[in-house]
Amino acid sequence: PTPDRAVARHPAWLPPEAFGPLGIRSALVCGTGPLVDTVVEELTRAGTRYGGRVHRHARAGAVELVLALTGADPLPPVAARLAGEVAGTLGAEGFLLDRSGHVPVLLADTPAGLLYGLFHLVRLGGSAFDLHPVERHRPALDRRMLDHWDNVDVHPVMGQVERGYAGGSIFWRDGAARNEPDRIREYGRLLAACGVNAITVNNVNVHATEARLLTDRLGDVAAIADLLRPYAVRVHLSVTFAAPVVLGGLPTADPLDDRVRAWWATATRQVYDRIPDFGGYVVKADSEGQPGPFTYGRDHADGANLLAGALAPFGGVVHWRAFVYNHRQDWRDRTTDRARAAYDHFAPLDGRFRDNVIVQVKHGPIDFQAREPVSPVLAAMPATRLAVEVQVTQEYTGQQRHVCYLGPWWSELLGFTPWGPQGRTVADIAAGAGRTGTGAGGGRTGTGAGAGRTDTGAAGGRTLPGGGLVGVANVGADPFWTGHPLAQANLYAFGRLGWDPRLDPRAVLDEWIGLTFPPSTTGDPALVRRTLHEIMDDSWRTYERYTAPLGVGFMVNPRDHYGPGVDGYEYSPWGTYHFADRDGVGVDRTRATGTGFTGQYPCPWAERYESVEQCPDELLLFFHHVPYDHVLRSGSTVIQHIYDTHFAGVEQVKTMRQRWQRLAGLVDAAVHARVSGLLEEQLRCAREWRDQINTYFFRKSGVPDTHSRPIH
Ligand code: GCW
Repeated sequence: PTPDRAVARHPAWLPPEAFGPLGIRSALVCGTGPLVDTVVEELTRAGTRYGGRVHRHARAGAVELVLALTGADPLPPVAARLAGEVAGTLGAEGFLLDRSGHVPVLLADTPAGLLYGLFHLVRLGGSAFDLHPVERHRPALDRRMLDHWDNVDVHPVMGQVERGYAGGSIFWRDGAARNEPDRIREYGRLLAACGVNAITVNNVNVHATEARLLTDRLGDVAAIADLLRPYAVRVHLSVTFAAPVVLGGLPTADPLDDRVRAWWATATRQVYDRIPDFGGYVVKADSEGQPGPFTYGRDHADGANLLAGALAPFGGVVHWRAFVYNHRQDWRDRTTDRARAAYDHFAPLDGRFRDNVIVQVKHGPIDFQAREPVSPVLAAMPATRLAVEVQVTQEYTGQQRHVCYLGPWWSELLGFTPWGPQGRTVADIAAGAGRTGTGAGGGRTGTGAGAGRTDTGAAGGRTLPGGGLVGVANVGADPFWTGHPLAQANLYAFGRLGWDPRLDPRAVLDEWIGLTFPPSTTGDPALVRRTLHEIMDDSWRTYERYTAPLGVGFMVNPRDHYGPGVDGYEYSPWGTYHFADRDGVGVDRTRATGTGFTGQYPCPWAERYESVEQCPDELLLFFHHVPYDHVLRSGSTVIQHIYDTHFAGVEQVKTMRQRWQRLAGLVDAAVHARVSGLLEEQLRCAREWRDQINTYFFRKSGVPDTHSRPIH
C-alpha cells in the first residue's frame, strides 16, 4: 500500500460529524455544472451517513433545505420569487441565505457561490435551520491564494518543501508527482471550505526540474488542476524568468527581445491548451539569486509586463513578487538598509504595470518576522494591483512545533490604516477598492520619499481589481496536514480572513474549534472550546515575548531559522542586524539620523515611527537604536522589558502545557499525543530563547534584573 493508504489522514475542519445537521435533512439542489455536482456529491455523502436525501427536481415533495442557482429553471415556489429579485446581484462567488421562512433557501448566481454557500451551511451547523433574517455574503478579496514552496526534486539544502514543517510535499516526491489523488482532492475540499480559491504548486525558487513544469512536465500540473477544479481552486505555476534560456535554448531572456516574447507566448498558449482555467504565473525575480530583468538592464515593470502580455489573451495574471533586496550586503556598510529595498525598487514603477500584473508584497519590509511594521510599499502604489503576502508556514514563528495562532496578527495587518484612522485599510488596498490604473505604458513615475503623501488611491481614473491575499502554505504530507495539529487553525484563518478581513480572529478560531472538535466527539465540548481559546488566542504574543524583543527581529539560527541565534546574522551578508552593544540596541531607521526608512510611510506613520517617544513599543527597535535604560511607553525600561517578557513568555508556555493536559481523554488521542509532545519541545525551546536572550543582554549591558531572577 502507498503511505497515503497506510496512514489515516486527520479530517481537519471537515470531519463527517460537521455535516450531521445537513445530512439528516432532505435537500433540493437546483442548477447544473461541475461545481453544482460537487455540492450534490457533498450532500449525498452526508445523506448516506445520516439518512437525508438529495433531490434534483424542483417539484420534489417535502424538502427541508433548498440550494439553487438563481438562473436554474424550474425553481421551487419557495425560491422562485426571491431568485427573480436578486438574480445577477450576488457576485461571482457570493450567495444569499434566506432563513426567514419554514425552509432555508440558499441562492447563488454562480456554481462557485453555491459551493461557498454549502460550506457556510456546514459552519452554521444546526443553526442553519433557525429562523433568521436574510443574509448576503461575498468575499472582500477576489483572490485568496496559497503558494506552496514545494520542490519536485528533493533540494540538497531545502529538502522537498522549502520552509516546510509538515513532512513532504502533498504534490511531489523524489522528483516525481506524488500521485496521491485522494489527498489532493481532500485538500481542495478543505481549501474551498475556508475560502481559498487559488494555489501555486511549486516553490518560488525555481530549480532545474521545477522549471520544466511549464513545458514537458506540464501534465503533472494539469493532473493537479483536474483534482482541484471541483473545489473551485485554480492552479498557478512558479516560473523562472530565465525559462527562454534554460528551456527554450535562446541566448537571452531579455524582456524586450522579440524572440523572448514569442517564446513566452507559445509556452503560455500550450499551458492553456492543456489547462483552460490556468490561473497564471508567480515570479521571484532578481531576488536571492533568482534570475530577473536586471541582467538585461531592464526593470521589474519590463519583466512583469512581458509575462503579463503572454497571459493576457487567456485571462491569466502574473504575481510578481516585490521581495527584491541585496542579499550580498557588506555588514560594515551602514548606508544600505534592507527594509528600504522593496519600496526603492517598486514605488517608482507605479503605473507602469499592465492590468494583469499583481505586485505581491510581503506584509513587512524585511521577511516574515514575528513582528514587523506593515510594508510601506502597500501605501505607495495606487495605480498598481497589490497583493499582500503572509507566511502561513511558520518559518519564523515556531516552525509548527510551537503553538502560534496567527489570526490576530493578520487581522491587525489587514485592518492597519496607512493614512491614519480615517483612511483605507490594508485589506481595502488588497481588495482594490478605489484603485486607479493607467495601464501599460502609462508612464507615471513615483514621487520618491513617501513622507507626507496623502492617499491618492480614490482619485480619478478607472478602478482596478485588487491583488488579494497570498499565504505561503503550511501543508504537507503529514497525517495532520500541518505537522502541529493546532496549526490547522492558521490555514483555516488565512482563508476566512481573506474572505472577510473584518472577522474577529477569535470568532474564526471558535468556528475552527467547533468544526474540528465536533461537540458530539468530545467528552466535554465547553471545556475543549474554552481550553483551546486559552491556549491559542494569545499564542502569537506569547511567542513574541520569548523570542526577539521589540520588533528587532532575526535573532534566529542561520539557515534553519529555528531557535535563538542572537548574533547569528549580525555579521552576515543578509542585511538583518540588531546592532546591540554595551549601551543599547536597535536599528536607527529615522530620517534625522538613520537610514531614512521612516520616510517611506505616509502621514501619520512617517511621523510616529520617526519619533522615539511616539513609536509603538512593539516596533521600537525596528525603527530606533536606544539605550538599555530608555523608558518605553509602557513605563518599563528596554532592558527590564526584555527580562520581563522573556520570563513571562516561558511561564505562559508552561500554562499552555498544563491546560492541554486537561484535555487528555476528551479529544482524539492521536491529536492529544501529538500536541503534548510538541508542547514539551515548545517549552524547551522557549527556555532556550529566554536564557540566551536574557544572558546576552545582561552580558552586554551589565544591568541586572530588578527582580533578581536567574540570568546566566
Ligand atoms: O523568508 C525567506 C526564506 C526563503 C524564501 C524567501 C522568499 C523561498 O528564508 O526560504 O525563499 O524568504 O520569500 O522568497
